[in-house]
Amino acid sequence: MTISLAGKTFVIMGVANKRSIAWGIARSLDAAGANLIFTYAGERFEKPVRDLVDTLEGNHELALPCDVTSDEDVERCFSQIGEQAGKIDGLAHCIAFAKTEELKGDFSDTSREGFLLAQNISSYSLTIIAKHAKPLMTEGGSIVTLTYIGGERVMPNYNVMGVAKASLEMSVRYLAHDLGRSNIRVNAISAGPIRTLSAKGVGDFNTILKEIEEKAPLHRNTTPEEVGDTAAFLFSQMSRGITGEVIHVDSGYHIL
Ligand code: NDP
Ligand code: N5H
Repeated sequence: MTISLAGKTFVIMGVANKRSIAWGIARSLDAAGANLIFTYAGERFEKPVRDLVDTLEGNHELALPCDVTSDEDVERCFSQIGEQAGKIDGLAHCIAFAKTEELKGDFSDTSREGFLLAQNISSYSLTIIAKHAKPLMTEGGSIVTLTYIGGERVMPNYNVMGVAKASLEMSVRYLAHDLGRSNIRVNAISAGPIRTLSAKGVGDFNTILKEIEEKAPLHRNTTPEEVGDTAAFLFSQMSRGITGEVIHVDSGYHIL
C-alpha cells in the first residue's frame, strides 16, 4: 500500500527516536521513494537521528540542527537546505513542547512563561518555518503538522498544550490562505494518542488508550504507520485539492 513520491524531497522535523510520529512519517515517505532531509533540536541529537536514518531504504544524507526557538537557527537551517538540496516539495512539522508541570492540575495555574513557551515551540514555529521553507518550494508544495483533539475540546491534563494546538490549527488556516497563491498546501493531522517520548510520564496513558479501544468507531489505537501513510497522501498529488484542513487519524474517536 503506497503512493509514489520518487524524485520528491521532503524535510522531516522532530524525530527524537524510533517511536516518534515523525519517524512513522519518515518510513512511509522512504517506502514511497522520496528523498528525505532531517532536522533535530540540537547537536546532541545528531548521532541518534543519523543512526536511525541509516536503517532506511533510501540514502538520505542531509541531517541538520534546527532549534525552532531561534530565528537564526531556522534561517540558517533552511538556507543550508536550499544550498545543498535546491528545491523541496514539502515539510513535516512534528514538534511540540510544554513544561511537565503545566501538563497536570488546573489550566488556570498556567504560568505566563509556560504559556508562551508552549506557544513558541508548538505553534509559532510552524509560521517561521513556513516563511523560510516557502522560497524553496519553487514547484509548489505541501506542509503537514501534527495536532491533537485536545486543541478542539477540553481533555484532562492537556491544558496549555490544548491552547497551543488551537493556535497551531488556526495558523494552518492562515498559512494555507497565504501560501495557496504559491500552490503550497498546509494541513494538519490530528492523531490519536501514541506512546512516544513526549507521552512518557503521562500518568494515565494506559487508561486513555483503553478508552479508545473501547469507544472509538474502529476499536483500536492509532499507529505511527497510519499517521505516516496519511502524511504520504497529503504530500502526494492525490490530495492536491486539500488545504487548510485538519484530518483526524484517530480511529474515528473525534466523532464521539
Ligand atoms: P516525540 O517526543 O517523539 O517528538 C517531539 C519532538 O519535538 C522531538 O523530536 C523534539 O526534539 C522536538 N522539539 C521539542 N522542542 C524543540 C525545539 N525547540 N526545536 C526543535 N525541535 C523540538 O513525540 P511525538 O512524536 O509524540 O510528537 C510529535 C508531534 O505529534 C507533536 O506535535 C505532538 O504534539 C503531536 N501529537 C502527538 C500525539 C501522541 O499521542 N504522541 C497525539 C497527537 C499529536 P528533540 O528530541 O530533539 O528535543
Ligand atoms: C491529554 C493528554 C495527556 C497529557 C499529556 C500531554 C502531552 C503533551 C505533549 C507535549 C509535547 C509533551 C512534552 O512537552 C513533554 C516534556 O515536558 C517532557 N519531555 C521531553 O522533554 C522529551 C525528552 C522531549 C523529546 O519531548 C519534547 N516534546 O520535546 C495527551 C495525550 C493523550 C496525547 C499526546 C501525548 C499528545 C501530544 O500532543 O503529544
